[in-house]
Amino acid sequence: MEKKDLQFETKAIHGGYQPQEHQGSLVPPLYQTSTYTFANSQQGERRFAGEEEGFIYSRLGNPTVKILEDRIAELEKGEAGLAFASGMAAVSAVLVALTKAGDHILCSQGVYGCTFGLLNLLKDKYAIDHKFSLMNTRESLEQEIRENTACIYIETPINPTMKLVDLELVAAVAKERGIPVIVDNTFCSPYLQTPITHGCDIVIHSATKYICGHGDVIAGLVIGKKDFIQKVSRTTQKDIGGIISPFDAWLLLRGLKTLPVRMDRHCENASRLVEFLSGHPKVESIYFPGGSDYPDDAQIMNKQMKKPGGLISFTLKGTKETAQFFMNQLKLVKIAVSLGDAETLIQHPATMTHAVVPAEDRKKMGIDDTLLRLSVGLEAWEDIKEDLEQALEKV
Ligand code: LCS
Repeated sequence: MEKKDLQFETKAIHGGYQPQEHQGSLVPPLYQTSTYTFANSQQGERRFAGEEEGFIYSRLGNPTVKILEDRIAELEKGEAGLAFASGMAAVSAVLVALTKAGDHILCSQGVYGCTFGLLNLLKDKYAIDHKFSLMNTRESLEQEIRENTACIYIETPINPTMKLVDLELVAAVAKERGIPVIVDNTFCSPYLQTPITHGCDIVIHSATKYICGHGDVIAGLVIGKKDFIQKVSRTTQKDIGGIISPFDAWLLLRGLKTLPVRMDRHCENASRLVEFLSGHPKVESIYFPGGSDYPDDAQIMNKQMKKPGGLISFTLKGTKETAQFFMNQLKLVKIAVSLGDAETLIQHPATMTHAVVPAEDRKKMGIDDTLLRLSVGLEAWEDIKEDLEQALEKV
C-alpha cells in the first residue's frame, strides 16, 4: 500500500520514517549533533553550493528534525514541513518571509497575544500594516483586501474566544487575488482540521500544545508548498535562526504517535464538561465550537473540523475578581497558560495570554474580564467536573 493511502492514526506513527535507513532502529534516532563531517573539501563545497544533498550544519537541517518535518507534512496533507524553536519563531519566520515594508496583512478578529504583539512590531518598525477582520462574508473580505495585502492570517478557533473562521470562504476570495492564506492550526492539530485541504496555503502550529501533548517542549511547525518551505528554510529560518533542537524534535515525534488517541479523549472530556457548565447557574456564557453562543459557527465546524476540540472558554456571572476567586478555589485543575497537555489547565486571558492586548482591542476581540479558558486534560472527566463544581459552589 502506498503511504498516501494510510490513515491518519497510522501516519502519526510511521510517517516520514524508514527504519532501514537508520540501522533498523524502531524509534527514530536522536541525532544530537551540531555539525556534519564532509568526506573531503570538495564535498563540503558541493553541499554549500546545493549541488549535492546532505547535511551541513544543524541550523540548516538535522536528520531527526527532518523526520518530524516529513511526518507533519504528511499529517497536514502539505508538500513539506519546517520545524522551529517555538510557535512564535514559526509565525515570525512566515510573516517576515511573506512581507516587505509598506505591505498589509489581513488578520482574523482575534489572535494569540504574542501574534498581536508581533503584528504591532512589524507595523512600528517596518511599516507593515494590518487590519483585523471578522472574515464572515465575501463582500467584507473583498472590501478589506487592499492592493498591498501580502497575506491573510487566520486563527480558527480563535484564541481564546473559540470563534471560527470559514476557511473555504477566505481561501476562495484570496485565491482570486493570488494572496496566500496562513492558518494557525494550533487549537485543532491536524487530527481535527487540515486547512490545506480547504484551499489554504500555509499551516502553522505551536507544537508546544497538542502535538507535543506532554507539556515539556516549546516548538513550532510550518507546513506548505515545497518552494515556500525551501524559501523560509533558506532565509528567515536560516538567517534569523529560530530552529528546533534535535531532542525537542525527537520528543515531538514521540508525542505525535498518540495524537489521535489523546485528541479523542480531550474532545470527549470537553464535550462532557460543556454539558455540565451549560446547565450551571453561575456560568454566563460558554464558547465552544458548535455551541449556542456562536450559532453561525455550527455550519463552519461541520465543514472543516472533525470534532469541536478540547478547549472551552466561558464567562462567570460577576467581575474579574469573581473569575480570579473561582480559579483560586480549584484543586485538581492547574492555573497555567499553554494548552493541550495531559493536565487540565485554566487561565485568565485578560490578565495572562492576552494581557499585552490593550483593553480596547480585547473588547473588540470579545475578551471579557470574566472570560476563562479551560484546556481540558486527559484525566477522568468526572474528577475535573467535581473540581469545577466545588469551586463554582464557593463563588
Ligand atoms: N499560536 C497560538 C494559537 C498560540 O496559542 C500560541 C501560544 C502560539 C501561536 C505561540 O506558540 P509558542 O511560541 O508559545 O510555542 N499560546 C499560548 C497560550 O494560549 N497560552 O500559553 C501560550
